[in-house]
Amino acid sequence: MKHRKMSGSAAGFRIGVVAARFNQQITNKLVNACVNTLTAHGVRKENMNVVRVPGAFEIPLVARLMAKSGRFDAMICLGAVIRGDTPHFEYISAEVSRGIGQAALDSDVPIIFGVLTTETVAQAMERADTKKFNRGGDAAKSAIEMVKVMRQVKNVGQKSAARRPAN
Ligand code: INI
Repeated sequence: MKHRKMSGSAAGFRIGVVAARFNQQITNKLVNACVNTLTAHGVRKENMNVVRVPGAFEIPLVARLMAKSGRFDAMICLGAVIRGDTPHFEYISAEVSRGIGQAALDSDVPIIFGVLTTETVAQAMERADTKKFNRGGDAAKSAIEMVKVMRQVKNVGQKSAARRPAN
């Protein structure tokens, strides 16, 4: 299992989570692991907002709206799209990934893609399992890292301008 090093507390970070109800036995695991990891890194309960939507297809619209509200430093999207034997899989997984990417670009808020796309329920369960892949926990860590990256990047120009001698 790979572990990412994270420095500093995420106290004060405001994180929104949009999670699909479809395949709830899996998405509940993702949400729990995500919230527990956010908490372990110092994110306060009052600064987390978890919203449920019917399925993965509905995630991007709600994530975009929440991101554009200015109330969140990062958003996390959680869902499970399982191929089974329906072409639905292709449409939904393509649309949710495209929509989440677009929502981040439209809002300038990092939006983490924590939507599992697997062949089987067993594979999705494994990815949601905190003792195996722990994708919910990973999504939380990515969100915290991205809040820090955005803050650094927003400061880059200001710092170098301050160092530059006046003409
Ligand atoms: N939604 C999912 O989140 N995962 C799936 O695997 C899935 N499949 O396979 O159909 C799914 N369908 C529902 C979809 O996301 C929408 O909620 C529905 O089409 C209403 O817009």
